[in-house]
Amino acid sequence: MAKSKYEYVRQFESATDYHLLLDSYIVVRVDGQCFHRYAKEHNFLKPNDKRCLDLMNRSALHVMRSFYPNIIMAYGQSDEYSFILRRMAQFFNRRQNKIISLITSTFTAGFIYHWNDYFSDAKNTRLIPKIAADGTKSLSLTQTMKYPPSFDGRCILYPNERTLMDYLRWRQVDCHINNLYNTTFYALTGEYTHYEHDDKSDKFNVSFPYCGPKLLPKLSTNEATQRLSHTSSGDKNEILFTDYGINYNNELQQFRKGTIITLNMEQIDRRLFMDQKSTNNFNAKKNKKQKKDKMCVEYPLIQESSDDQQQLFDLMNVDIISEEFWQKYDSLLKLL
Ligand SMILES: Nc1nc2c(ncn2[C@@H]2O[C@H](COP(=O)(O)OP(=O)(O)OP(=O)(O)O)[C@@H](O)[C@H]2O)c(=O)[nH]1
Ligand SMILES: [Mg+2]
Repeated sequence: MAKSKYEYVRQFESATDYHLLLDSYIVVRVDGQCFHRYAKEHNFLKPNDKRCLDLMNRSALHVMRSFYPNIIMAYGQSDEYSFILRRMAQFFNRRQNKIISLITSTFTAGFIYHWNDYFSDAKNTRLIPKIAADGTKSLSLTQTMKYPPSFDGRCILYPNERTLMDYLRWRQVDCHINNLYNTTFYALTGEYTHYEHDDKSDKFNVSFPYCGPKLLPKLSTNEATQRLSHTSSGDKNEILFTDYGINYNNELQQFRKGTIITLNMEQIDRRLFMDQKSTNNFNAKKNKKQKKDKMCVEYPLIQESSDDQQQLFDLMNVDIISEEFWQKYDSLLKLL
């Protein structure tokens, strides 16, 4: 095809087509834009709306399945999700623009596409609104989407396991600090929502508004802010327990710890084995042809049916700050 005289402008693209450093962990974090307003407009429960947090998890799974096997770990809390790309991933040739824009738009599309699965009484049967004393449901969980959300995306490079692990720890500490503050704040203002897991049915009873045993007067936003200024985490635990009968440690782990998604153990072992094989093959080929130019192992992309993909990932609400998790998931780190 003949080139037009305007073809030369394509060269300008290369000036901003950054390729991310090889042999380093790429983290892409998406974050809801102006989500405090989005939460308000959509009547999100406070401090945590499980419908939204579950939808965030679903959107993250959509990203991980779409770009499998490049992303095998992610961590999410509140309106953000961090995706960890494998150190050697040759995902879109490590082009920054492609990586950030694709992950962010795929996440956003997933959030919109799956909204009704979570924000509808008929479809989301795992959440059971509390039945009020007069026998009527106090809360409907159906909420239509009023306007589409936006998420921003950024990428960060971490040079080694230690900095990557500390990044994830940082996000989980952030989750803990904000969640303890928000839980106490909304208890004081009388807007706190209580969730109780029923082990038998594996469903969640949702109580809103939740009244403590003392029926204390509701504080205004300003009064609650004042009340919480200069309080330690011990003070907040104490307020929750003594004044509102809420044991913070009994709050859902999902709210206190956020959600970690990893490739499941069986798949990790399988891929470690496959990667070893492909590395050996690659080295054999390299030695044969005396090629010195290729820096990265290319992971073979297995075509798996969507049914298989359902089984690929585990969702966990566990502590990732202590060493225990990382020792248990040592093989995941190897695969990363
Ligand atoms: N009620 C409610 N609000 C939530 C929930 N999850 C996230 N949010 C809101 O989302 C906000 C996320 O914080 P930020 O990302 O710092 O705030 P933002 O408004 O999104 O601002 P930018 O990210 O800077 O655009 C929280 O402050 C809450 O207002 C939820 O489950 N329930
Ligand atoms: Mg935000």
